[in-house]
Amino acid sequence: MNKCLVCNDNFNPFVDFGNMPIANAFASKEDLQNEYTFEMKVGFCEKCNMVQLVEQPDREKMFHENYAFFSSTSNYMISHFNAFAESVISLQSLNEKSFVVEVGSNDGIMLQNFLSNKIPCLGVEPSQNVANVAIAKGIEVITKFFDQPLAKEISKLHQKADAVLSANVMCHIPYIHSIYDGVKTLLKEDGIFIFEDPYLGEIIEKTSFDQIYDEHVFLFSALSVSYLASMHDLELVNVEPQITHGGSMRYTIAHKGVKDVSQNVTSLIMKEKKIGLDKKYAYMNFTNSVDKIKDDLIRLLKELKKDGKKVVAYGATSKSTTVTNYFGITPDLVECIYDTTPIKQNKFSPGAHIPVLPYDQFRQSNPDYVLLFAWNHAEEIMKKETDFMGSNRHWITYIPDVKVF
Ligand code: JHZ
Ligand code: SAH
Ligand code: ZN
Repeated sequence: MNKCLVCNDNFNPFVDFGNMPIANAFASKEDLQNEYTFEMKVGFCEKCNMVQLVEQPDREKMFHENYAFFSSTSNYMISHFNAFAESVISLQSLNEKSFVVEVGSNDGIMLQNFLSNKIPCLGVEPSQNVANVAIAKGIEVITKFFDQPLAKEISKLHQKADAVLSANVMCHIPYIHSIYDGVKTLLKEDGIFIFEDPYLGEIIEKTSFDQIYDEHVFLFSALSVSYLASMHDLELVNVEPQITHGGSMRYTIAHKGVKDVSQNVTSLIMKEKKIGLDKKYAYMNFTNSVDKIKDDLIRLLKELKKDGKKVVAYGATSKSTTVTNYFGITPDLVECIYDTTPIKQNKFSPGAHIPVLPYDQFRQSNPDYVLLFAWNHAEEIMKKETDFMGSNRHWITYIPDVKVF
């Protein structure tokens, strides 16, 4: 039995991916000998409805001065965060006297939009290398992990916030109660906390199992987020689906009783109950669905190898660490991964040790098949590569099932 990180009730895992490395630990040749691993199991708590990792590596092993994920590698995500910021500016009528805090501001992809609108803002970002990019843009960043004591310090040093924002960060933090206490401390009376993360409903529906890796300790739903918020005298007041990262949800939280609760919240909770996200049987078939994708993909890759086809991958994503390690995809089946991120290039993928090469070399490698690890950016990437792929090269995708086209 394991203890729920939210309500402390006991729960059992429903899927076990076995030993996994740190998803973003792209390694040089020398590092390959002693890779850290942990057992990656996921469970569902019947009391508070939270889906969560059983074990997670220490935060310092994942987020540090050599963190490999830089938010601004996708043009689509740049425009997404521009629109996100604009919506907050109008919702809270922000001006030069307001104050916005972002938790996990990475390279400044969100806050650059407040800066250009002259709205005072502050980033909290423990990974120094990505924070440096934001600092170079002129954004103020505290390079620490956000928690309740830091929130208290921020509200003393600056002022309370009109908006606390966070994208793809809340689901990374096991000490979630300290975060919610911090948000409660930091928010003005009519302030709002808006965050988005990959949505549990989409993950179950699409079997997007690769959203599960060390950094993603929680898979949120309106059910679990509303439970968590109410534990801290906060209230879930709106939910808005997003197409980013394969299907996300944006949650808006306010001090309890201050804002009207949108009909969106009630309808989403009803929908989640209808599809059974509050019952453990919803999760029972997950392993079988993942294993079906595994069998189909491995069979395909083995056939292509037998036929002498050249197969490479596109996008050295965190998600692909789960795919390659759980499926047993080695450089024998997929020659290399092309990626635009300098810190990942000329290194080996975690655990599977597939070489990661600079994107500049992708076209000259002349592949027959390209396995799209960055499937969440399919539209942006396929558009960019249409001419090159032509009619005699093929994409392979595997969410929700294996497809070649
Ligand atoms: P991408 C990361 O997940 C980690 P990942 C983290 N845990 C999370 O939740 C989300 O981000 C927000 C490359 N690329 O966005 C860049 C190209 O080469 O799917 C990236 O390395 N060419 C915080 O790692 C990778 O692909 C391109 O044209 O799963 C994409 O990673 C594009 C668009 C991307 O996130
Ligand atoms: N918001 C960006 C970045 C997501 S990457 C986007 O959506 O693209 C996740 C980031 O959260 C990393 O940069 C990591 O360093 C940061 N992070 C992890 N724990 C944190 C914490 N406790 N407080 C603030 N940031 C944190
Ligand atoms: Zn619980």
